[in-house]
Amino acid sequence: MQPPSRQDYVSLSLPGLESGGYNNSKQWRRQSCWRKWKQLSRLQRSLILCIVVLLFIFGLATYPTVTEHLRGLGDGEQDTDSKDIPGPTFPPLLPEPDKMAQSALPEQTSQRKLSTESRPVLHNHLQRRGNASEVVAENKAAVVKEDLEEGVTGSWHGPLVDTNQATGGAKSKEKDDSPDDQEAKLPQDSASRLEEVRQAFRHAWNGYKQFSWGHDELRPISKTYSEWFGLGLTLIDALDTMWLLGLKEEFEEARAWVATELTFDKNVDVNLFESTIRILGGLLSTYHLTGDALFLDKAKDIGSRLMPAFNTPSKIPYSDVNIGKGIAHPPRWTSDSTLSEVTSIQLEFRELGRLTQDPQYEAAVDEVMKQIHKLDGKQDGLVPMFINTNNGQFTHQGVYTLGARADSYYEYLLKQWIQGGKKDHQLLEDYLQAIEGVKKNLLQKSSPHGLTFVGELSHGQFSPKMDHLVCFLPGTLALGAHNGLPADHMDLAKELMETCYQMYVQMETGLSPEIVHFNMHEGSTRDIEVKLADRHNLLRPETVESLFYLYRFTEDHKYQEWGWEILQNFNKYTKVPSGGYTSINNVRDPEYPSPRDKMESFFLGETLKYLYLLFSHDPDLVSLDQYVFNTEAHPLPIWPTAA
Ligand code: DMJ
Repeated sequence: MQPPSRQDYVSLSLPGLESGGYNNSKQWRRQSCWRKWKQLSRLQRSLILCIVVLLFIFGLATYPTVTEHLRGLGDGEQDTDSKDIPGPTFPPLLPEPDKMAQSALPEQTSQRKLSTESRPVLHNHLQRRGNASEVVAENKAAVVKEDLEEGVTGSWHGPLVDTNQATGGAKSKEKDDSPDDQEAKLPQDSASRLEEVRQAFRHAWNGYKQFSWGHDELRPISKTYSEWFGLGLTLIDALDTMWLLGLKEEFEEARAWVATELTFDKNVDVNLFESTIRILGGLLSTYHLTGDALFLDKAKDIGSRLMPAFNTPSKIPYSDVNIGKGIAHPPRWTSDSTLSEVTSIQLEFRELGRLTQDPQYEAAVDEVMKQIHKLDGKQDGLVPMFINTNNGQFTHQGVYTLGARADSYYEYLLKQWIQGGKKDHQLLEDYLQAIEGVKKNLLQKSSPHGLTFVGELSHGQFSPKMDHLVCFLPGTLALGAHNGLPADHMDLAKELMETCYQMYVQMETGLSPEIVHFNMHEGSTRDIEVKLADRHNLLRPETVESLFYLYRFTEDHKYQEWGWEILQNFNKYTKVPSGGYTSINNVRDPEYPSPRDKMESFFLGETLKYLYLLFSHDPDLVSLDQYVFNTEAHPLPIWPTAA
């Protein structure tokens, strides 16, 4: 078959395509422009030429400014990729200090200004002061120096109530003269900070009162409530906070509800641990603070109704009790109880026993401690996370953490020892051994800044994972040091306190996630990583709790400043306008932290209480030499020692 001849095609005559090809089209455009130029009048051509010349002259005159401006922007772009910025999967955390200052300058692009304005003012302490090991070295040096000056060798003694200090006559033990500390010690308005906490409490309380009065927890977004035990949990947890904050009106209305509405004669299952620390602990402490027998009566009622939990083959209590029927049981899926749960009810039951003179309460909880003291399966004083209620043996052995399911075991070893007048050597030994176990097995430093953190151990394998819950530990270590335990406990408390603060400061909202992972390998660009599933914040208290202890014992105002930042960020990201505060899903997204629609009772019982005590300059407002706080922040008296 013959190929079709040229004439068989329909010829489309497009200018510039006639000779085919891209180059010819360019040529066509040039010719066409020239034709158009020639068609213009002489006057039109002169005008256009004048404009072009003027533009050229103007361009030359402004050349340096424009290039400088462009260079400036270019530098900014480059810095975004600098070594201080985290790896490719995560957005930048914090600009360096000089860049933070620059970001406030008017020359910055509007986009950059916007993102800066939408963030809270965050201070990265490590970036301000150099690297963490320098900070640690400074702290240690200060302590050693002071110990030498004071002749203290074996233990650390924080300032107790010292009249000299009150008049400004004596130098506090932990004071140093670093510029940062001087900055932090500038006169500050403690009264207005206390008022700010009161306002936060009132806001939380108003939400609870409007939408969930008499129920367990507020759901502030949907303006309703959730029920856990159906016992007015938030109201009871918050009683002593209201008393301490001087919120008399609110306290009186809550008291009236306890007097007329609260009944434990209900067919409900409650968790032994949670109802002991929140309800029994809350009622006992309110009784002690107010002297009002109503609260003692209610404490006796709930305490006696919880006792069936101890009727197990091993005497290790079940996790749940039906307080109406007097029947206890383990969770449906196991006969195990959680370690922290069975070992963090002792302060409350011992105190109930002392007040009622009924020996059954103390005997029941002491038995648990005695058994655990003797059990095999610990590693250097660290305990597994579960215990079987039938045979009284540890289960799921080989996993050790200071976080969820074990945390308050360690806290209550020390606090029971303090509660009982520091006489029970077994408790003290177990505590000291456990802290040595933490140092040996769980303590590591992060990279690049050398933050000290407490990881986890699983069958000999170390994991650099730390729950926010672990941030109770700096406070507990400091409390131990204050009570005469080794000085290095206080050093460690300060290091861990810094780490817990960094868990807040390094997040875009300035609020800590529930769990963090620390980088340990050389060349890491940042210390803290957060997994997607761990980005929530439940308004937890542990960090502000520890800040309170550290401030009480050191009088270093930086701890108050850190707590102040945290309160402001709670206000910024978790406060619900119609009333209440909400836990959030994402501490890394300041634009949309994503409310979870729940205000936990411990926000009123613990978080706001510890913030208030932190900002107070009065060491006698719940003196730590007279009271010991239970794990839900309810102060119980340290027992008077027999003469
Ligand atoms: C509280 O109920 C107690 O502090 C408990 O020991 C741990 N969990 C919450 C607060 O985070």
